[in-house]
Amino acid sequence: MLVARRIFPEVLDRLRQHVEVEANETDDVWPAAELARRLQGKAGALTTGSERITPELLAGTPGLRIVANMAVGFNNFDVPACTAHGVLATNTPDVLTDTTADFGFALMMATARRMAESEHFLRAGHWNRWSIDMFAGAEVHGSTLGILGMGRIGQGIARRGAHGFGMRVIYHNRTRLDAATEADCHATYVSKADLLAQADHLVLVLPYTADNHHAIGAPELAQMKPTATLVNIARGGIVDDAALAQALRTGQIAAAGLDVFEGEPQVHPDLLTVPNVVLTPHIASATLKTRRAMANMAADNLIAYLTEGKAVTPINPEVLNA
Ligand code: 8YV
Repeated sequence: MLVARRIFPEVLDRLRQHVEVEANETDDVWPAAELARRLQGKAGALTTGSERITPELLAGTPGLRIVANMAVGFNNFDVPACTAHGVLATNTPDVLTDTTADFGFALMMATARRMAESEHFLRAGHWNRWSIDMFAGAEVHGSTLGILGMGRIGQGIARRGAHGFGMRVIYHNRTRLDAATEADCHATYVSKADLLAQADHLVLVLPYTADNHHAIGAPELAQMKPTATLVNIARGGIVDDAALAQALRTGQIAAAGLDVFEGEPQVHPDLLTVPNVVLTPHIASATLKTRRAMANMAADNLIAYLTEGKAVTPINPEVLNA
């Protein structure tokens, strides 16, 4: 099997105890043609969000039986094509939920309270006196937290806001949660239009799909409060980054916190020059404990499938029964 990116040595060792492994031991992403070439004769692959499993790649890798993504999101996989080729796809749910919810909440707070902007000001030597409204930000406690995409991570953020900060939580999702989960999260289901209009802080935690492309673009930004903050910890492409930079520059919304970007690791140049945005390099799940758990879960799937035909967290379980 093939490990497409540097992972933890102990996880590589564990894989090697069960299957023959060729590994990329660097952080460099293999171009599509090289990935396809290295997958020749391989039955499995451990991927990250950077490697794309496309119909073209699958057509040229007939021996491939499993692709195990070291991520909960799997928009880098063409899942119907995997299923059509009899390739099992797996991801890493649950193990990163709370770590990622912690980060989403932290980014929301940093954005609302202007932590990055004020730190840059201080480091630049501009702080020479106190002033009454210097870096006055938006209230977090008691405000309205809006969540778009109410899966496990969205629910974790809702609980933090409702239970820890006394926030009013509203959400919009493809499907409404059951009453018990809504009650546990203290969350009220609203339309997307109401979510945009009412949220003081809007956090995006929805999966990227073709339908969700630019779910937040110029028309949606225009419906938000001028005092609102927007946080994207979901995927690049859900927000129209050019439109967001414009909305931040003109004060259509107050601030944004972004951990994911269209075309990352490239960042839209306009976002780099607006002050009221906190930018982080896709690190919401980045604690060593969680990244180890993610790598181990991807390895668990590979070992279970390649040695016993079983899987821990299949995305397309129909392949198991085919
Ligand atoms: C990963 C993520 O760090 O799990 C996801 O969906 O976005 C992150 O936790 C990234 O995708 C690398 O695989």
